[in-house]
Amino acid sequence: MAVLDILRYPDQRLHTVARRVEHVDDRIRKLVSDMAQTMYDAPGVGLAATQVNVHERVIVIDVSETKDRLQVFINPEIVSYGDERSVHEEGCLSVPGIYDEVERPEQVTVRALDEHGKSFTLSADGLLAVCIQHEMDHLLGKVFVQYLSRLKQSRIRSKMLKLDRQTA
Ligand code: GNR
Ligand code: NI
Repeated sequence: MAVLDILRYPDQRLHTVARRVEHVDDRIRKLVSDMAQTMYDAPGVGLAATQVNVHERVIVIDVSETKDRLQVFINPEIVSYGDERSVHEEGCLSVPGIYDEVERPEQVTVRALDEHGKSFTLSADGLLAVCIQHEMDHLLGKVFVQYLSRLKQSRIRSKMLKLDRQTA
């Protein structure tokens, strides 16, 4: 297991579109294990492979209080969205220190493969639904700040670049 480096906004590599996983093999299981360790170490409630510069459709999520309920989504696809929308405050390990409100469908049904290559379907609401959508956006090269106004995006970009200069 290894803690991987997380790409930081505005790194252009965060805008790469991830490919499907063809075979759920030991290479993918090692990636899942390293991503889980990286997520728990951060700490965060989710991580998309895009954030560790691996452009394949792999997500890990753990929204449990006890941090012992790892959920793995390989090649996730949204089957359906609920009709209701809700606003949640979001944050992102790739945009540290920035939190803002994003409106999304409150409920989603997702189909994916687990780490053994077995297909499953899951309906989610609340934080899990937010997290699934936030991570699936990463796989499409989208970061949550792209839902905010252009003025906010530009301020966040400057703040992140300044932070990078201070820690370089
Ligand atoms: O740790 C995280 N918390 C979070 C809070 C509200 C909405 C989404 C998230 S995901 C984030 C981890 C992360 O950046 N995943 O891509
Ligand atoms: Ni994120």
